[in-house]
Amino acid sequence: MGNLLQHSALLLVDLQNDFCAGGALAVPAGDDIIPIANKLQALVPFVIATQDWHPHDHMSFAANHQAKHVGEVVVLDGISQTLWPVHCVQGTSGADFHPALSQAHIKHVVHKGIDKVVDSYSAFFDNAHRRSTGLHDYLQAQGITHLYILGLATDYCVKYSVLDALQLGYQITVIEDACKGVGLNANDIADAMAEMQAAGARFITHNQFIKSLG
Ligand code: VGL
Ligand code: ZN
Repeated sequence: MGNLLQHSALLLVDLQNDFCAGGALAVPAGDDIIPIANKLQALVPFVIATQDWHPHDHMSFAANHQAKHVGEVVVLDGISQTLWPVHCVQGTSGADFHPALSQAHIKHVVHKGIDKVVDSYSAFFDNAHRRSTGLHDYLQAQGITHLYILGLATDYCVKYSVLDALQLGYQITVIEDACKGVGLNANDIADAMAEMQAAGARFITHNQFIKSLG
């Protein structure tokens, strides 16, 4: 790991049981990226992970509304909110990292979605952009200017983390074959990729990334 990655970190987004096979909000083929995450972690000097980390009464859960179903969109504290199954409740096994994920390299964990009335897809800010998670301060303190991002889900937490990071001035490289999406609508994943690219994100496969390290 040479100077190439000196100011870089690998950001692992929501590699948790509830987003993987058998989980409450399983992302198709979500598990497939765990071995890639493990391979890359060993090659980079700095690894950060996020965990979706909701209280049981979180208002992004359809079950916490009267007569609402999963996938419905409501207005929550002034902003639009898609309703989800109960997932990633703090302290439950669904919120744990996938058991096959290597955790030895993770230097910092960001918990998000803690505030019951506002969701947080991004690793940096809640969806209303009212409160920061502290990740930006942490990265600045570490001198990190470039993030390599992979994880779940392409059309939610990966996308919003990437867009916020670009706005904050980070260089962003998305490991494209190590992101999987929910795909509530047919074009959501492709649209998310296009939006990230238009905002300035670079896309590479994990093999291209490994080759680039020489
Ligand atoms: C996510 C929906 C709800 C994600 C989190 O990690 O992409 N999606 N909560
Ligand atoms: Zn969530």
